[in-house]
Amino acid sequence: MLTKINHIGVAVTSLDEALPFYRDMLGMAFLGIEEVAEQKVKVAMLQVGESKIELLEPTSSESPVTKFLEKNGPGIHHVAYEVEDIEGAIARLEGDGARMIDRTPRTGAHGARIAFVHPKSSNGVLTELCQMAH
Ligand code: CMX
Repeated sequence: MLTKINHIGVAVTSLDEALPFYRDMLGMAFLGIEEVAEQKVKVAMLQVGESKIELLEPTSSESPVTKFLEKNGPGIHHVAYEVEDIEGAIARLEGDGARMIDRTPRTGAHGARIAFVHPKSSNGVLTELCQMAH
């Protein structure tokens, strides 16, 4: 069902403050910044091997990432796995009893179709499925 880890999401209070560590000190390839209005976040993508690091800065006090930062401070927010058939993956997980936050896919960064599994169903790790736009 899963083909690879697409990205690891890291919650940050400021992209400007966090980027130099990943881009300049670790030397990851910086792919750009994009606002995902539907999710109330601004994301910076950095490539490492065939996976990415996604820095997430909230754009509103109502963003889910604001809530996360208030509770935990900056840190790992989610792991995103790539799938080829997101509807099939959602159906299979729900069939196995997982609690989906998104029962139908939403639009994420780079036009990918995404769906989150609730952290209560995934051992405390917010888990994202993503099907890339071709
Ligand atoms: N990792 C682990 N646990 C988390 C979590 C996270 N990232 N975010 C929240 N939780 C926990 C909370 O601590 C809380 O636990 P307790 O009940 O023990 O206190 C529980 O999950 C519920 O949290 P909540 O924020 O009150 O619940 P909601 O149902 O309102 O929100 C969630 C759930 C996690 C889906 C939402 O907050 C969220 O983060 N959505 C994803 C947003 C996002 O990352 N968008 C970017 C996508 C960009 C892309 O990849 O393309």
